[in-house]
Amino acid sequence: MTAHQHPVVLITGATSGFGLATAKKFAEQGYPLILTGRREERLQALSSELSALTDVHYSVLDVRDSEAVTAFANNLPERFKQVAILVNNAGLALGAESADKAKLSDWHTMIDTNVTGLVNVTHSLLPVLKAQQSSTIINLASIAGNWPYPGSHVYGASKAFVAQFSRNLRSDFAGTGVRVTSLEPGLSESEFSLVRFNGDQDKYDSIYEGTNAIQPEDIANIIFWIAEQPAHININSLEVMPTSQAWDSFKIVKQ
Ligand code: NDP
Ligand code: 8X3
Repeated sequence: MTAHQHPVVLITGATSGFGLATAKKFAEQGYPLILTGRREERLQALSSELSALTDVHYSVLDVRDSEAVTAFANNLPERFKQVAILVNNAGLALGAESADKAKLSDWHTMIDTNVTGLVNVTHSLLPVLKAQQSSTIINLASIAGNWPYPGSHVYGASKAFVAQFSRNLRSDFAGTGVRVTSLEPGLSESEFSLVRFNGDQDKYDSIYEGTNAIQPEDIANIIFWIAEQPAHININSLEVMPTSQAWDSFKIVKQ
């Protein structure tokens, strides 16, 4: 099935959570999709499911590998070359212990994925995004980039990078067709917390129990809404929490 009237959407991390739900949302509306992630079986299954709705191309891609990202961007099939919506979603948190108990290798993995990976993908796609009459970059930042909390250390800092990088791109592209959004969700139910807590299902259950957390479909709807804004509107940043989540008082440690 073809959907020539819609711009091409590239989603990183489409094998799970927000990325997967976003792929389904855009597919239902007939947008041609490029789906990436590291888990090939999931990409294959999702692509064959969504091919009933739209044109789909998938590519196994680790965003940390800058050479692979460049090769991927330079070798997109003709039908998918004109990427106009980039959803920079691939990312992860590892651990939530205090900084002194964190593994340095986990810190490196978060920086390599959330910062370097996002930068790799963005840089490789900028020429084609700039060549479009109108294009949109939606970067998955987080409330963790806006607000500190114990155990957030490098994860939150990596998301603060994403938010500031988004604003800086906005500055470079003001008045051009390139729009940039930093999307900053709070507590959201996905494999994110299984990854963060090394597959600990009990921990996962206890985090989300009774919270009515944001669901991946909620984020997919918001991403779609951002992309569908008229070309003269740029959603700079959007922080979203479930209604069960809010700020609390500052910690004061008495001696
Ligand atoms: P999931 O764990 O469900 O999905 C993460 C996705 O990222 C997977 O598809 C995974 O695919 C992909 N990914 C991870 N590492 C890499 C890599 N090196 N190269 C390519 N793809 C990679 O989490 P969410 O959907 O919840 O998270 C999506 C984004 O939203 C992340 O950036 C996260 O930080 C952010 N976020 C999440 C929140 C939450 O509470 N869930 C809240 C705020 C922001 P694969 O393993 O197949 O490579
Ligand atoms: C994920 C949100 O609050 O778990 O980015 O860090 S939080």
